[in-house]
Amino acid sequence: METHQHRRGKWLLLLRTPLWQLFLVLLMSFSTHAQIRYSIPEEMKKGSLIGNVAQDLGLDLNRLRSGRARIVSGESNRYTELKADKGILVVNEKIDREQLCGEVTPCSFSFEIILENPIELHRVTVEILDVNDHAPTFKNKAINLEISESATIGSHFDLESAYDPDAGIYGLQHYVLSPNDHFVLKQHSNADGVKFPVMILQKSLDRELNPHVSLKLIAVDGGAPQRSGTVNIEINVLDVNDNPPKFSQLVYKAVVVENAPIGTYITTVNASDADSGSDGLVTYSFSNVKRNFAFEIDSVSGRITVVDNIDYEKDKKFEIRVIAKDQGGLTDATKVTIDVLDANDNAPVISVMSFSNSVSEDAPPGTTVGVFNVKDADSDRNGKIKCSV
Ligand SMILES: [Ca+2]
Ligand SMILES: [Ca+2]
Ligand SMILES: [Ca+2]
Ligand SMILES: [Ca+2]
Repeated sequence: METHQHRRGKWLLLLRTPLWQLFLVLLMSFSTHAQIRYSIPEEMKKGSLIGNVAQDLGLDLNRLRSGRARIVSGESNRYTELKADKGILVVNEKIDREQLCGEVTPCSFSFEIILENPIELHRVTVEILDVNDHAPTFKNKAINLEISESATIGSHFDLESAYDPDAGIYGLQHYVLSPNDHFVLKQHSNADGVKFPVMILQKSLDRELNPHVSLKLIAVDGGAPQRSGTVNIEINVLDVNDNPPKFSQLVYKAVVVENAPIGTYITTVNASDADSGSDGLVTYSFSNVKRNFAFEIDSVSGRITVVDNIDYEKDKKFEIRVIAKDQGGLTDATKVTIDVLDANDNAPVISVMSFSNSVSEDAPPGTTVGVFNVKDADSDRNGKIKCSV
């Protein structure tokens, strides 16, 4: 179109010069007019035959020579050369259809062949047929996407379109997505015919299972053989807090000797969380404890230690509920049971319950003279009492 306007502009310019006006008037009056049309594929080498002009115009080689046959006019006459000695038209410069016509089809250019004595003017139109000499290409090497693992089924992701400068069937036809579990591809077309791909989520992403998904988007044209271009799609799956912490054991069991010194190690609880960052960062705490509780838990490591005196005689067993919590607020709970072992920390205590002040001399053996109560706060072996006089 641009070429055409440009050429017309030039003609108008020429027409304003009186000499050319005269020349054209003369041409109109005396010339015989013929029109010939050739079709050749683009990208032919210099010297390739376009057509036998002499034959097609019904002129012999002598007439071409005597008439000093040559090409006149036309922006595109640099593309062709008239071999007057052979009566043929050949390619003078390789013709790139895409450069010459872009998206305009059909693609052609015209010029005139002039002969003198008498003057003859013949119009030649050369149509340039498309060759599938371009593959569809993507502008970028990779398409980087960040998609949350919570993205809902049916979510759309618009992708970059590819470009193939060839015309018609040799241009971009459709897109293909490499086989995968999560996405299907849909193709949309703009009013101007540009096709662009849209990826649709059909199965949920799971960052914990696949934090990264790599796909390939392929654009193909309709040539035979088909040409194609590929771009990598790199999907970074963004985390959401969809996993609560999970303790490694339902119950943790430990044993402690009473009067164990402060700082004595009891056990370590552990909960894992599959999420990343703060969503997977777990802290520990006791769920409900009395004041002056004998144990303490490290909120980061889950290590439980003794922080106060333990008296078997007061508590023989502790049952603690431990909570693990991620920074998103999801929790798990476990139980820690601590059996207290008795230590022999109590001496027996003797108390006199009743005692006879006097015993008669004829009292038989076996007569009770006093009742004592002996107590030991310890248990089992430590609480076993042996009395002797
Ligand atoms: Ca082409
Ligand atoms: Ca193509
Ligand atoms: Ca979590
Ligand atoms: Ca997650």
